[in-house]
Amino acid sequence: MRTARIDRNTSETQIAVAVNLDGTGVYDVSTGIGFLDHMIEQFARHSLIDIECRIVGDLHVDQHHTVEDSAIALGQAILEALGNKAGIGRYGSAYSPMDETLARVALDISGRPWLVWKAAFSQPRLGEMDTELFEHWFQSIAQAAGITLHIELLYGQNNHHIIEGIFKGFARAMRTAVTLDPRKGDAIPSTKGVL
Ligand SMILES: [Mn+2]
Repeated sequence: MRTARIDRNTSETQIAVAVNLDGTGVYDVSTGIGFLDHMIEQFARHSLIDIECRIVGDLHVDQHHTVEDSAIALGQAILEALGNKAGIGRYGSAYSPMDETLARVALDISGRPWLVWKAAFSQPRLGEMDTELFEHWFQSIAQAAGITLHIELLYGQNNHHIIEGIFKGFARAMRTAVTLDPRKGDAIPSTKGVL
């Protein structure tokens, strides 16, 4: 079973995260930030990764620790569930339209964390969530899961569409990258023999 569970308690956040890479996109998300819940739910639904993500964070300080730690824990859980990465697609990409917006996400589960982020928002907040934290969320999950992640907003106006298009594109790219390819069998998808 490609599953993992991360329980992480610090003075800033108490987190319980669980993933099933071979799920159907079922989710149970509660971070205390409604808009972040909405995005993680989109990620689960469109990646088909089952995700449980429960956080009690220090939101009386600000949203930074909660947003960051949700991405770190989710990334750690995905990395652990991937095991030695035998047989995975490894690469994934998606063009992600949402009404007037088009985003592109391309990624490699490479073990070499990197984020290229070319997107910006015209609003400081969506719901109660600070839009500057979205880049940090992707930076944190790329770092924790060892993903080379390129995200670009090609065009778009509506801030909700922009970030939702990006999350859904990330989800579909991850679906391709984590899915087992039966033609690969137990082979590690690298000529180096390790990922
Ligand atoms: Mn929405």
